[in-house]
Amino acid sequence: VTLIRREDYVAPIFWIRTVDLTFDLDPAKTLVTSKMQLERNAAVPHGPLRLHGEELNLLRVLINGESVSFRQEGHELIIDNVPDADFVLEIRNTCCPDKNTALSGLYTSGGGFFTQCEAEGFRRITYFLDRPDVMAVYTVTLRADKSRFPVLLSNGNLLDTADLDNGRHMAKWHDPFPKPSYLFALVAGDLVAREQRIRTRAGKDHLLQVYVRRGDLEKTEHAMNSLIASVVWDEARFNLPLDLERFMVVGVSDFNMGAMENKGLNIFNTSALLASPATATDADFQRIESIVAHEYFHNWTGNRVTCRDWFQLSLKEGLTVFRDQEFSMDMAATPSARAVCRIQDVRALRSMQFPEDAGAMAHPVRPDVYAEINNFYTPTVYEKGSEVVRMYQTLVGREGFGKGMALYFERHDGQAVTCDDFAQAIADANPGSELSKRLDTFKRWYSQAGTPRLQARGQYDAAARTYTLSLQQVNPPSPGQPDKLPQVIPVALGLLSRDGAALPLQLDGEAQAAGTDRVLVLDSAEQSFVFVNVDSAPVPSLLRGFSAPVVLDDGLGDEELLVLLKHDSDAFNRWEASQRLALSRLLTSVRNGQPLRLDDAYLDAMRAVLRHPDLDPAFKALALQLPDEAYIAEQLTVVDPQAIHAAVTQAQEQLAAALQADWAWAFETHQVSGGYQPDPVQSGKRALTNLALSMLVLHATRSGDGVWPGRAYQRFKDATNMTDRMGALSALVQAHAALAEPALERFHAQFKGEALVIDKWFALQGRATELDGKTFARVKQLAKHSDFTLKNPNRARSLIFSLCMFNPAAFHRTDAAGYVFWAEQVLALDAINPQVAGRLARVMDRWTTLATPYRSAAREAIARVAAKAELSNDVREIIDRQLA
Ligand code: BAL
Ligand code: ZN
Repeated sequence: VTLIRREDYVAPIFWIRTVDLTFDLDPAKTLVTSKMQLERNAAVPHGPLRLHGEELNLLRVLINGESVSFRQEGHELIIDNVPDADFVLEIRNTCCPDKNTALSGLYTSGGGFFTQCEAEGFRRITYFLDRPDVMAVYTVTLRADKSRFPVLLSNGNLLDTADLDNGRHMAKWHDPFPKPSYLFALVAGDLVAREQRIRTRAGKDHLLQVYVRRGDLEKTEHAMNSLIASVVWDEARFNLPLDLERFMVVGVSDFNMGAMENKGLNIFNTSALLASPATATDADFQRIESIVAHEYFHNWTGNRVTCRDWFQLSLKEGLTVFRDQEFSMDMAATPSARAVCRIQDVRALRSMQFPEDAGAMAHPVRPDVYAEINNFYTPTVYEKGSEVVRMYQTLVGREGFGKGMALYFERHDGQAVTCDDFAQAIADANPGSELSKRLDTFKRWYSQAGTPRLQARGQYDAAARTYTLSLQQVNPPSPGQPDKLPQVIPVALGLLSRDGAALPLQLDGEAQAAGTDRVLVLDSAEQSFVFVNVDSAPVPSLLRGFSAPVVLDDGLGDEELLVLLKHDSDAFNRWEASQRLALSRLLTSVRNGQPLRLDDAYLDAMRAVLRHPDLDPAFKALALQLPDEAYIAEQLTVVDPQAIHAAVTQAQEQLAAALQADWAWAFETHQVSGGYQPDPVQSGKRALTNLALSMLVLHATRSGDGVWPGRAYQRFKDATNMTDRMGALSALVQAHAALAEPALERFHAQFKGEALVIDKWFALQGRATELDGKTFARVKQLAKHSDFTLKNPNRARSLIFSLCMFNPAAFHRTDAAGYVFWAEQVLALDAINPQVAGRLARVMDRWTTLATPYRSAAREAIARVAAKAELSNDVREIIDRQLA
């Protein structure tokens, strides 16, 4: 595969200033006519015009109305003789939307036309300078059969519509904002829209529309509400208004990503858009709110200011994830609900991004090299990128960050820029800040891969009444980066007395204490901080709110963790203490190969959390959940997935048994009354009752008692919302209760016509705890189910990814059958949809840490995939890295 390097960036030789596109839409063969105004870039040496194009049939090329000679080499159309002066280039080509199973470019889904152009899909529609630093003003004419495709949409404002001959009609759209080709979109189909007119703070009127297939309209209310809330929030928090008269959102069932931020015409995977209480869970509602917000926020962070090249992807993605996370926290409103958001984000970061950062595909937030950019839409670029943005805010303060954002837009509106430009704007808006003092060191977060290890040790001197906190950082080697330099690590902290009081924090040399909560900045390999006037040996609460994406080793034992669990004013660290108490026990059992026995100290602490009069149910549910198996695996140098699973299962069973009466109490006392609302209060109660129910059913099933399984089945049948229905069904399935089978059958029959719910049905079975190989056998069976297809990414993910990515104990088998299955599925998917296949290939990123016999079997499976001659770039790059 050809590698593309960040250091090789050169500005384009030509600019495309305007483009006039006409589409004669036909599923089998669509005719595209493109008229572009080009201009030489005076800043770079002359050269031929090289346009990108893939899977296209070229019909003609004209310059200033005259035909011109050209060459085609690989995926490039090369024109050697172009005028020096500005010129008009006209290209005509066809493409085949019906055959486009890769879902990149122009494709059909459910009888309609849709596009996905990020990152490099536009070149599958027509020949173009398909790179984000070429920004043009688009005018788009769509022509199609009126009865089959009554709705014709593209970016911007609708200029004109008309009926044509032969039952066809046309619509003409104009987007006044220059944009890169990856933000182009068109939609044509038989769709209906929920509409809402809003007046923004600036006094302007806007039309918001959510387009879906007939029958799905009632499932768009939540998305519309989320969109309105996003518009209001971005104006209030960052002064960023909606800049278009019309803002459209469209749902499509075949989609590679969650959604796409095309200018004024966001296209959504239906899984990230449609929700009703009967078909979507609380988690779905929450995810939809955050993705609708994410795409809307891209309108400024991504669209008005875009990326110069794809290495800068985190410029828009890290920043926009940060913005959507902040939005979700603000929507959650109460401090406790905010903490729950933060805990969920960090949990996801640690179970998805930390393994990536330690594995074969480890890359910096701003990568230096790629073969296929689609492989770099990763947790590192997105979630770690967001943590980096969060650290800016921590270092310059919330207000300072707002100023930095304002300066960023003042400088760069309408431009395609780099992560350095962003960093500079935040720093320049905050002279003298902790960030500006060490901007170059801070920027190592963009260039160094890997998760830094932060070691903290405290020493109390009773005579001097001082507490010395020594911090040390090490960042282990990553592929291609054997040696790392120290990074800037903001350490938010507090000190607690043993009885839980928050101690004043006064550093040596300071005249007085600065509150009980502050941020230390570590920017070298080792640094010590001396606190004075400390009355007793404190318990440190470090990295509050997870103030940096690092692995913390603070050396705290049970006794200190119990103090934090009971008293820390920082809810995140309270949760963290609960997880560490569990983790140390799980790891001891796994490392020693001994059965796990949960001790009374731990069980009493968990009981106290569960029974706590003031803690929120949502928080309790998170604190009582055990760390997930992927996160446990990350703590080990040699990973035996079966040993981890055994320990987790034992812990779960003991937690279920020892707290049985408490679970029953929690279940009975947290029932939701009144109509369904996906708000934090109700969803917190549902999370806790569903966790309690799963514990009760687990314990009952293990001890041969039928009462709770029976109640769960009844609840499953009678549930008035999907969260409770899934909760009860999942409790039965995860416990392997006898009633799981009839419940699964009933569920399938009840939701036959609801694709997104059938996805849940597959996913639940794909993620079911392994018991004597039954789960794996069932997944293989389900892969032949008449409802199953690899062609729909949601469906492929629901079954295959659930097993391979989220069910380690069912996947990692001593007979290697899981790996063989993986190889088959990667190859089958690759022939259909390389992007999705690439994602599935990632499952083996961490194969080198596996214990015998998994390791050698995994290698063999990877080699099997590698041996296939015609692999996509996507899969080839990942496999190459895994075998490097
Ligand atoms: N830009 C790709 C989809 C997203 O991150 O919003
Ligand atoms: Zn995004």
